[in-house]
Amino acid sequence: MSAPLVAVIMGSQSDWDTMRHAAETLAALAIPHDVRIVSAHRTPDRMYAFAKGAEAEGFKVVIAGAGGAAHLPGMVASLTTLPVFGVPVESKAMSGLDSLYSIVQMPAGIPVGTLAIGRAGATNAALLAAAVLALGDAGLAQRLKDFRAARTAQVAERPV
Ligand code: RP5
Repeated sequence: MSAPLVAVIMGSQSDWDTMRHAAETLAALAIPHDVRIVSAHRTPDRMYAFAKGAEAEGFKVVIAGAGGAAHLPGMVASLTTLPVFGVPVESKAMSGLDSLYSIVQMPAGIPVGTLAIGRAGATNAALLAAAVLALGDAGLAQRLKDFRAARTAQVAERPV
């Protein structure tokens, strides 16, 4: 098994139902990845250790999902220069708008590439990670093209 290139982290076990779509998409593209629960407020020491050590661990991209007061992606981005993609997890109180705003509105200087709320965001975070990694990996670039072509082929001319 190759060393993981993408870290998929989330604030809670309850985020897994959303974030598994990132992991499944990475797996479909044969991108080695690791999945961890890292909470900015419940396990701050774990978050700090993860973010400070992510580059040395060999990760190239971090995908971070969180809901509500979703400070995890921004906090991680403040501790590493690896690209961080944030996935707003749909919350009960505000349907994920709180998550979206708290991830997307980073002050200038510490970027978090913010995706859509929920499953679409998790899937697209993985595809963006793939696109970044494909810049230096011809095999992955081809797999990504094949992935797109397969989805194109699934679209019927007319509805049934
Ligand atoms: C955040 O609070 C997590 O990212 C999760 O989306 C939300 C709720 O967490 P649980 O109370 O379900 O653990 O930290």
